[in-house]
Amino acid sequence: MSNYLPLWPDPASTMAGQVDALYIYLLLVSGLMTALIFLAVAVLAIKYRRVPGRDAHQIEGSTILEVSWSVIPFFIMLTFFIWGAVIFFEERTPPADATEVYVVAKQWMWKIEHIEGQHEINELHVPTGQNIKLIMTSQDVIHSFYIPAFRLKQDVLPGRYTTLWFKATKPGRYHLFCAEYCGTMHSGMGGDIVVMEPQDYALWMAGGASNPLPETGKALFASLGCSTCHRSDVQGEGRGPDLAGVYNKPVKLEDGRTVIADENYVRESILDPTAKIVSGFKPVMPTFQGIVNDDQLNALVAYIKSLAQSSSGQPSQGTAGLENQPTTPAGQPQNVQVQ
Ligand code: HEC
Ligand SMILES: [Cu+2]
Repeated sequence: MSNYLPLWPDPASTMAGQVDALYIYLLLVSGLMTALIFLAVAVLAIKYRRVPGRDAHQIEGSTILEVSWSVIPFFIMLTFFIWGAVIFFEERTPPADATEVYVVAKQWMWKIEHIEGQHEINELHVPTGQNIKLIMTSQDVIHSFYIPAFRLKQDVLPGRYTTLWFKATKPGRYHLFCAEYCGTMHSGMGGDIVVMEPQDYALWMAGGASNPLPETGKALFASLGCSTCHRSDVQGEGRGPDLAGVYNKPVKLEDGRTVIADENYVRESILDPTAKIVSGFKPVMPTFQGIVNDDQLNALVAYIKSLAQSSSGQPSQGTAGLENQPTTPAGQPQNVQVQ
């Protein structure tokens, strides 16, 4: 069908079928309502047409009728809402085992950075059957990452991260569009999502071997001087907090609030350190705004995340992190696809 009706692209992710089902349901219910209303108009127009000798008389309301034509449609609409909310929450909640890929949008291209170190422009290679989480930001204006075949779209904003996750089901090449008007070449800001069988993907990955993103981050962490304050060798001695195990954990702030150290928190800590001061520390950290670019920032974030994964519970060993296979809280190896 999709060949004849390009508005309905091939479904190629686990989410696509659900979105389509909801969409068809909306179409059917709206179609049915439209048909009923037109039918009623036609039937009543004929039934109560002007006939010589028939007198018109006013009907003064009917509570039962009014309540039922309000309450019944209300419950029908509620099914849209509930079904839509279920899909929305699933779409907004990346699974814990997802492989992370960083996306930087700029006028007018998509830059992709895999955790394993591969860089791509306007192409994203992914394997089938694996959850992929995109961590996205923009270098300039608002863009939007849109993959019709996956039925997914997410705005990409400057100055913060937004995320998107999917699991591709069918090998192939799928359109990627920018879906937010972003300047002269907006219409050319596209690309391809290349979905491959896991074994082909492993080969592709092995082909372009380069420095894993957290390794790049680790080197930056040393060269930018972060490691002079954030020390893991001397427990509690550094001028800044030990960053091992920080990611995704609650952090107590000086002003009494507690926040979760998600990607946006780590990002903000680097660019605007005084925005949230960690309880028990002085606001001595300099800002790195204008010093690190978005690619370097992603590498630093990936490095800090890798620290969290390797040292859950036990004291951290040196600047460890990559020596150990990254594990999820449940102890399951992550990124099993490619080593
Ligand atoms: C001059 C010392 C110093 C340097 C250099 C420094 N930091 Fe910090 N950093 C701190 C202090 C002190 C805090 C805690 C107070 C605060 O939140 O600002 C902190 C907080 C943080 C936090 C939040 C930690 C938490 O436990 O919630 C992150 C993340 C962070 N720094 C990353 C970095 C990175 C990455 C670099 C290098 C690009 C860096 N820091 C450089 C001193 C420093
Ligand atoms: Cu754009």
